[in-house]
Amino acid sequence: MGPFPLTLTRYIIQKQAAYPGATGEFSSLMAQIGLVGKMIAQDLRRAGLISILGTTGGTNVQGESVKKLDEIANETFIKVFQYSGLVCALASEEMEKPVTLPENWPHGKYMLLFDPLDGSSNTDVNMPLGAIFSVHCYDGAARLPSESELIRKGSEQVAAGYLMYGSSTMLVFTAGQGVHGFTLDPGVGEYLLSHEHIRIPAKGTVYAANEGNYQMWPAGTRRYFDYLKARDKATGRPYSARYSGCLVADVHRVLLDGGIYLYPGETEKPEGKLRLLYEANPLAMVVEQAGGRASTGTQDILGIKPTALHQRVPLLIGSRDDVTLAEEFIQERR
Ligand code: AFP
Repeated sequence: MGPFPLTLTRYIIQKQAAYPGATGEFSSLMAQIGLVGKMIAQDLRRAGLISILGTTGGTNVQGESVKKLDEIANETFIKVFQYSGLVCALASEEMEKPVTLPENWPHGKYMLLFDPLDGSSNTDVNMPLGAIFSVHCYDGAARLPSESELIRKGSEQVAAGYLMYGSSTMLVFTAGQGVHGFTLDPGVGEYLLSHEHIRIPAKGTVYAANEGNYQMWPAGTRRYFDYLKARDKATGRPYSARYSGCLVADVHRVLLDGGIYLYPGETEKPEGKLRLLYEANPLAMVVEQAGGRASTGTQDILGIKPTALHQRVPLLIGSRDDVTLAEEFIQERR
């Protein structure tokens, strides 16, 4: 018999033993996120049957309304964390206002911000999807957190990560000591350590962006894309374009193989599309922990002082040298 595979729970418990005063709450939190992943992966496996069973957002053969998968994913997160004793507030892309969980009070010390189903338009075409999560600690002893207390800098996150629903279901996270990836073994229903201490190459040869927006970008951004496509053997150009329409999947590829993902600001929409608190911040923490960088083009993502829960931000994320070079073009320094 070969070595016993390391499960998610066992891995975190082993690591936590190194920290005096650790209570086991973090391993429970990650186990619950893993459970969300198993439940949503199961729903997604049946998504291709929806044309038989009823369109999401429409009605099924019994005349019942079928909920959209983003709503189902959002509800799954909420249900899993209700009465968990772990989380006192939740905020998500699908909810205008945060939800507090008084049933977990005063023990739930974490606040969880998430995008429950990233790349949802991929559902209908059997392409990868994901979920992104950001974890903060709440230390207000006397009461549940208010909305403004959830709006924190990315550098204050205590953990972050994503679930990816691709050919396998994966959970990738960091708690500030490197980035680790676990792959769900569907046979036993456990996440097994498959990628310990992921390190992103300092430079890659792949870029991911919706280049259909090219005409909407400022001149510096357009020149950067022209640069990526020019031929130059020494710098590995032209880069290969790989874009799935799912941020998690595109960043996952870049995390493992190197390169850059960009959703830049547009001339008439300088704030870009992606959300700071539950998309850019958690992915920035993961990528920085793996040795990469995340920037708006002019500022590090993790240093931004946010002002609103659903704030948008331009995003350049990936290999350190690629992000730094993209910044030089965007800032018209090159
Ligand atoms: P949804 O989660 O609303 O489907 O948006 C997907 C996404 O936020 C991100 O996953 C993609 O990288 C990006 O938007 C795709 O946007 P474009 O369709 O404009 O390329």
